[in-house]
Amino acid sequence: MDFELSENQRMMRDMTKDFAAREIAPLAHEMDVNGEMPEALIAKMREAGFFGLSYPEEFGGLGLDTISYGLVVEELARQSAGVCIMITVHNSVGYYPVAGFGNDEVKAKYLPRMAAGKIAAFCVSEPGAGSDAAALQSTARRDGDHWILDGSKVWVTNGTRAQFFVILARTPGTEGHRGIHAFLVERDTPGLEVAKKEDKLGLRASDTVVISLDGVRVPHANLLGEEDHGFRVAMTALDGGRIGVAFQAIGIGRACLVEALKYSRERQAFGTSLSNQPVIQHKIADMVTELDAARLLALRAAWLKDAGMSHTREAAMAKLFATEAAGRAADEALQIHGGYGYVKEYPIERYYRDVRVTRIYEGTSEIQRLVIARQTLAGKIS
Ligand code: COS
Repeated sequence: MDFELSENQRMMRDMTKDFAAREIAPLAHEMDVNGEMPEALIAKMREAGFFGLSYPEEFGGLGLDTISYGLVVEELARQSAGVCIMITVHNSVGYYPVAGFGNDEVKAKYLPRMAAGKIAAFCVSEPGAGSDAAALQSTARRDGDHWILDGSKVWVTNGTRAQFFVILARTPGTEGHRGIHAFLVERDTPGLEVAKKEDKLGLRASDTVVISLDGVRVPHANLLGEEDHGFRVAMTALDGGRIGVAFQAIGIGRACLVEALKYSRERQAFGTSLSNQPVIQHKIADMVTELDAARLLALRAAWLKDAGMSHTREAAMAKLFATEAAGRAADEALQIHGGYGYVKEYPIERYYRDVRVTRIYEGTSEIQRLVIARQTLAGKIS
């Protein structure tokens, strides 16, 4: 048992902390207000290697282990959860299906471009299929050496800029998780269009879109995994993705804690600073304890993934606990700020909005509980 980070893990964390403080923090408020991320920032992130975090070195990436990746995600989220989600989707659910299930041709063709910063997106959800992912209705019909995709995908992070889309669709007439296939689709493929950009409560720096698929022709070579195994591809990707969301939530929670500490030291009430008052100290104690517990769960899930061991349940536990703890941290930090937490002059207001979706995307808290309970009932007890 060793709680020390390796030198490389510390270096990645510190490098990201410096980069995020220098390049992201000064823009975070403006990106939130405008609902846009400047291309110049994306170019700097490309240059610094953030689009290659998970991608193997042989394909031009940094080949980070999941613990290093999680520490990087936490530091990005601390400054801008919107910038963070662009990077995490690209390096997790946009990446795992290609690296884990693509054939050699697909990996050689796409991974170097993705690692260099051509952005990836993940399309599973549909208007009628969110938590019940196996209810998706988009269709994939085989046509010789190609497949023809039709349908609609929602909640597609990175959709306006993505060059590559991992898309789940099913053979017409099939039901449930059987008959679902996963594909890698290039943006320029005729019939793939961005139908709408969402106007969101939080994560406003990041773009979330609806994608329409109208007779999109995809080469058979771009099938990820075997035919009919697409649901498994998506679930495996989400197991990894959920670890990233846990670290993202911890980063937002830590930002809330930092602001709460700062404000409680400065603000005077009843003849002393808020930080001298037990009622505030109790809130701070709960925030820091829960965020620490969340980080330990997330590190364990990351460690299991790196060891090539089953991490479905542990990733769900980390996501569930971290996102709920970060939500509570944002709520308490806002409470400590009083009315000042409710206005845009202080960053707490943004963190409070940003953190909310972490309990929804890549599987709601209810779905995480379902995964944890099913695995435990099936006999997995730690
Ligand atoms: N890894 C690999 N395979 C998995 C898996 C995992 N984590 N979870 C399930 N599977 C496999 C199962 O083994 C089963 O395959 P077999 O029948 O061949 O054994 C198949 O997938 C179906 O599993 P299950 O019966 O558990 O599927 P359900 O339809 O009950 O759905 C949940 C399971 C609810 C967990 C799934 O739909 C889910 O994760 N929903 C949330 C989706 C989500 O996160 N959406 C957000 C997308 S990002 S906006």
